[in-house]
Amino acid sequence: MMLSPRLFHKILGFTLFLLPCYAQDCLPLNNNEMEGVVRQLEHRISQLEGVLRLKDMVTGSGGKIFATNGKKADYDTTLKTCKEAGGSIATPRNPRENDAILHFVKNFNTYAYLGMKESLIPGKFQILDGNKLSYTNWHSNEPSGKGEEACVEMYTDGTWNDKACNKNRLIVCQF
Ligand code: MMA
Ligand code: CA
Repeated sequence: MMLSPRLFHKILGFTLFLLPCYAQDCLPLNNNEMEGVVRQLEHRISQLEGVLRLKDMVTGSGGKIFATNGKKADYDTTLKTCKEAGGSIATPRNPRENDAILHFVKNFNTYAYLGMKESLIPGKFQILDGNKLSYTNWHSNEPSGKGEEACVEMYTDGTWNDKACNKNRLIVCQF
């Protein structure tokens, strides 16, 4: 229901590719049959999204899907876990995305690391592709680490704190 068109097309393309000889003798599907397949897939995807929401594993925010496995890990392990799942660490780029991540932080009552790191200039942070932050939500008087706190965590009110990277925080990924 909240899937972005891009992701939907990825899933759709992949699934159709895998459909093994749907019609007898591997004939291509006609328009009607194709529409039926699309309807079935849409239905299945929204069922699965419903299950994941019910289990509080995904929150939508328009385009991006944020997801958690409910586990905790340090920053490097979080990066690895998200990458292995085919995503990346949650990186809020606007208030709506920040809220979507906050949903998990609140419900699991656990801070989460975000996809930002301190740059070579102490106290200046950037997103992981090296670009500077276009959106920030620092807690008052943060960042405070002055080169000693290279990672960023989200508090249970949604504000950010620069923090050492070796703590255990809720794993939240984006897809
Ligand atoms: C801790 C640590 C810092 C944070 C301050 C805020 C004492 O250090 O979490 O990252 O800035 O608390 O008081
Ligand atoms: Ca700090």
